Parts: sequence; structure tokens; C-alpha cells
Amino acid sequence: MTTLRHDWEKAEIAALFDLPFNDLLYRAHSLHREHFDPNQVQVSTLLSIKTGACPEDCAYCSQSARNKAEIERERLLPLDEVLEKARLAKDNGAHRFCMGAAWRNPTDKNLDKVIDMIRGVKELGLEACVTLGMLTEAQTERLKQAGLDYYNHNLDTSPEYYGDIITTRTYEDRLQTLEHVREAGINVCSGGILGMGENREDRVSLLQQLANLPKHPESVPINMLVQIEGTPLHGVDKLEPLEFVRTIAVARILMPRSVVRLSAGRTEMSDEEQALCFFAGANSIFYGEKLLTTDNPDENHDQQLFDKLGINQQNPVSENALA
Ligand code: SAM
Ligand code: DTB
Ligand code: SF4
Repeated sequence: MTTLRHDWEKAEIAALFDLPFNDLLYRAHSLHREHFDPNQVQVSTLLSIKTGACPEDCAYCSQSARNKAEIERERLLPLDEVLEKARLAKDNGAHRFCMGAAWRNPTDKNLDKVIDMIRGVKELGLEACVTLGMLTEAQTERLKQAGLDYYNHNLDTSPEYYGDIITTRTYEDRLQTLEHVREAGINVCSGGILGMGENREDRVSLLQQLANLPKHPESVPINMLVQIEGTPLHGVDKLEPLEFVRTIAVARILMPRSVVRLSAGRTEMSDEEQALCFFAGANSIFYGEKLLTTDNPDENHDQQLFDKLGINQQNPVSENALA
């Protein structure tokens, strides 16, 4: 029985990153097998329910009003349109429907509308996840009562590098929202983005933050930056693919019972790189042709990849997750 640790030191995590690749993957994969069926991958489908004109200044994001990315702005989508997309996702085999809004935080009026969407998604028999920015305690409680299964709120990067990426809200703000979500009894989905020009110490530090939370997030999305023209991070040096795989492996070792999602950035990854990520301990993906504003691999390609790897589209639930 693996004991879950919340006291990881940076030096210990750095030592895992420094292992020879085969030793690291062997350790990560062995732990992965202890806790999960290695041939099962959870699939979530994403929908942007409110796109663009966001007041935050996240340097990676197409939706920040301060960036110059060409995207189609949209107001909060109507309920029937959202549920139509959720029905389609379900027909395509998704387990979870994740709805994202380009807000700093939701207003109570907007939250009412999102709550109707959550109830509708749940009635279809799908798990519901939303990502709406910062939440108050009272708002988190309302989401819990609506039956929300997961709330996504990423730490994005290390506390040390954070100020280079976002200035309009603090790391502490993010930790606070995560605390509200955890205390309301909603499963936490929290991870970060790699390939933003951070160094390995930052990747160590991000994983340390996630693993040393009072409870490991039930879901840990690891995104590869999708470089978007018109954002400050467009053109930043790309991360070496094997370093991405190493980060997944270390996440698996630090948080052995969490579902680790190979998240954004898959369109630029080869099948071989993705296969290594699954071996290293990733057991969730976003499925469907679009993420929020950018492309995701097409469904046929993903289906073929699953077939080639003998992966079943099953729902491995984190051993920590609340039913
Ligand atoms: N506005 C809300 C917020 O930021 O909390 C929710 C939506 S926001 C788009 C959700 C997450 O998507 C971000 O925290 C970030 O980790 C990820 N993301 C956004 N743009 C990305 C990009 N270009 N590449 C990779 N991940 C990205
Ligand atoms: C997460 O960690 N990644 C997703 C989801 N949570 C909301 C978002 C990825 C966005 C990629 C860029 C885009 O499509 O705009
Ligand atoms: Fe806004 Fe979220 Fe994009 Fe930041 S990541 S600019 S908060 S939509």
C-alpha cells in the first residue's frame, strides 16, 4: 500500500527528474500499475461556454483582452446549445463534460446559468466539470449543491515563475480557490502548463506545490503550451518532448492515486510521444476536435491511437475521488 506524501522536498523531486529515463519510467509505470489499470484512459470533452474578452493578463492565453490573438468572442452560450454539445460528447464516448468560461470570476447571475448547465449535463449521465476562475466560498457551496463533480483551477506554473506569466491575480488567490473547492467536497482538478520558458526548477516547484496540497488533486492536467499568435508567449523556446514525458512520470510518482491528464498540446505530439506519456502514468485526455479556442487531434486519429495501443476508453476514477 503506497502512503500518500504531502511533504516533498524540492531536492527529492529534482532527484527523480535526474534519474536515467528508463529508471524513472520504470518507477512511474510500476506505481501506475499498482493503482490503475494501465490500459484504461479517461476521456473528457471541453467546451468554451464564454469565449474571450477576459480581464486577466495570462501570457499564454488567446482569451485575454490584453492579448492580440484573433478569436471569435462569444457571450455565455444558451443552455440548449451547451446541452446539445454535451449530448454529442456523450455519443462519442466522453465520460466527463468540462465547461470553461473566460472570466476572472463568475457573477452570481452568471453562476445561476452555469448551474442550469451542470444540472443538464448530469441528467445526461455525464460527469460535470467547470472552470470559471476564482470562486467565493458561497459560490463553491452552490456548485456542490448543483452536483458538480470537478472544478478545474490550475496553478499553471511555479510560484517563482508565476509573476512572469500573470500579474492580475496571485498564486495565493489560486490556492484559496482550490481550498474552497476542496472544502466544499468537490473533486479538485489542478495542474499546469509546461513549455512557457520555465526551467526544470520551476517544473519541480510546480509539482511540489500540487503534491504538497492538503489533499492531492483528484485530477492533474499537464498541458503543453499551445503557442498562439498574438500572445506574449508566442515564439518561446519549445520544451524538449522527453522532458514533458519526465514531468508526467514525476507527477505520477508524487501523486500515485490521482488521474493525470495529458492535456493541451497533443496536436503537436507524435503518437510515440503520447504513448510514452501513457506509459509514464498519464491516464486521461481531452477528446473531441476542439479544446477551448484551439484544435485538438481529431477523434478518428485518437480512436486509431487507442486501438494501436490497446487502450480502453474507460473511466479510471482517482482512488481519492468523492463519489
Ligand atoms: N478563466 C478561467 C481561469 O483561467 O481560471 C478558466 C479558463 S482557462 C482557459 C483554463 C486553463 O487553461 C488555464 O489555467 C491554463 O492552464 C489552460 N490554458 C489556457 N490557454 C492555454 C494554452 N495556450 N496552452 C495550454 N494551456 C492553456
Ligand atoms: C486544462 O488544464 N486545460 C484545458 C482545461 N484545463 C480548461 C484548457 C486548454 C486550453 C488550450 C488553449 C485553448 O484551446 O484556448
Ligand atoms: Fe482569462 Fe482564464 Fe485565459 Fe487567464 S487563462 S486570460 S483567466 S480565460
